[in-house]
Amino acid sequence: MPGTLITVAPTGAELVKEDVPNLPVTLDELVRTAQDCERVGAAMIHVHIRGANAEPTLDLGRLKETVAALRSETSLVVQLSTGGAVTDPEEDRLRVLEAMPDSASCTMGTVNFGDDVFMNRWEFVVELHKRMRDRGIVPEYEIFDLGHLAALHRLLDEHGLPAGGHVHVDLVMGVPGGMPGDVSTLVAALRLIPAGATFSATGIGRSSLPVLLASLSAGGHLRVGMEDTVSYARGERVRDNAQLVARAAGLAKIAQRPPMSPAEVRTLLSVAQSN
Ligand code: KMH
Ligand code: ZN
Repeated sequence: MPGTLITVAPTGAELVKEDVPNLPVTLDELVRTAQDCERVGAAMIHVHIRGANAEPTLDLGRLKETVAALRSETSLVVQLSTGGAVTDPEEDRLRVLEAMPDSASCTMGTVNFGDDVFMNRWEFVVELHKRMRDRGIVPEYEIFDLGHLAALHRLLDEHGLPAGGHVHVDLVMGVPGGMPGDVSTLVAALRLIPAGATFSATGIGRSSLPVLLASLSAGGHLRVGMEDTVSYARGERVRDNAQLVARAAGLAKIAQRPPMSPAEVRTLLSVAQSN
């Protein structure tokens, strides 16, 4: 059994700083969080950035600065979100790739997202996939619903493998409007994942722990972080992202699949080794 890739998703685009004061929103807070999370077992970081007023932004200058800072202050594999916020236009989401991260998310279809719609038209998904390959950026295919796995097969059949030739997916489970975060749905998803692909799983909100445990026992990898849950236990708020990573790392060790180092993850996902 291989070790466990632990990705931290520390910020997201949905939470409001006033409601969640410990959410990392400035570059300093993000870098400190990243360092803390690396220390306790994270190997990759899934990044959404915020602007001067802590609002979600896809500002290219800030994204470039963020990638540079995370590269200089950590060894983490840096993955930028191209999902952004549900209000972000397609051209801004495509422009994220100009910040040249190691990896970027690529959501495989449209999904209801609470009271909103997270729009991912087929032509847009294809464009993201091609532009990432042109730039040598390794995608993580985000799967919010089982039909997104059918779309992934179509994408790979019609447009070929991504940069590096390896396929990695992240099952984002428990979004209101997407697939539920439970064991039977995870098992159903596994039947649809392309041969040879690796997968992580993320449970939103209260599905965080059940999905984490199910993924570990199914040989999968993990994504945790305040983007996905701000509750550590019933009635207990998350202290910080490192608390969630440390718990995931502890459970991975118990499962005899200890956290992988960033260098091991670069090999696993065919991401170029850092300098
Ligand atoms: N913020 C969500 C609308 C991604 O990062 O690629 C989309 C999201 C997925 O978080
Ligand atoms: Zn995200």
